[in-house]
Amino acid sequence: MAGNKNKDKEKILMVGNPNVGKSALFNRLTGADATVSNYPGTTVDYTKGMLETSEIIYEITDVPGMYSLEPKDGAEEVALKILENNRDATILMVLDATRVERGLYLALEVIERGYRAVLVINMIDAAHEKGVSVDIYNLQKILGIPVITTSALSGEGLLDLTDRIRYAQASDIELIEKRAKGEVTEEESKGGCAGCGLCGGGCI
Ligand SMILES: Nc1nc2c(ncn2[C@@H]2O[C@H](COP(=O)(O)OP(=O)(O)O)[C@@H](O)[C@H]2O)c(=O)[nH]1
Ligand SMILES: [Mg+2]
Repeated sequence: MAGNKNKDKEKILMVGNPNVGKSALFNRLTGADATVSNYPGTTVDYTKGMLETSEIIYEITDVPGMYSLEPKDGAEEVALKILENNRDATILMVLDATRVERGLYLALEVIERGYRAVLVINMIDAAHEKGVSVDIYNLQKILGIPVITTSALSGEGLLDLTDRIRYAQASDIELIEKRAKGEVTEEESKGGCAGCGLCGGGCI
């Protein structure tokens, strides 16, 4: 398409446990033109699509669901290979808002490997319905990466997510542990987050 030539291109991987809404979010972000491929040498499929913003064209891969970076089945092996073959990609780390602790295990593993990431807390509608609240400000401050709540069902948070992908950050796992335990100096208590705006400047 004319006009696209000068835009930056960036790879995005949607990563998370099975059934957290990765594919539902992927469909919302990329629209209709997705392509499904079979990962070479396996029976595992993965899907790719595009998201175009005013400045950047994102190539998004809907990575098969995984619980950890130590694969226990074929789908997890493919997910790990996709991650390892795309060290420069930005990770949209998707969690279920009603099961945040469960999803954080994988999120921390991904952060530990040095990827730039955004934490997407999806199914926020289900969390509201169950009376579960998520302290995204604190989570963002501890993790040092942008944290965004979404509902792939209603579309809530999707524009916000599209806007904040560009603030994806790598973070230091040792500092995260220290911040979580409250064992940090004033300097270390500052997150690595570069102005996504959610904290009102308090985490920078
Ligand atoms: N209530 C609610 N359901 C969702 C949301 N996102 C996805 N789902 C549902 O959760 C189920 C799993 O979603 P899917 O996208 O297949 O998850 P994936 O395995 O991570 O790709 C489906 O039934 C979706 O319709 C959401 O934000 N809110
Ligand atoms: Mg899926």
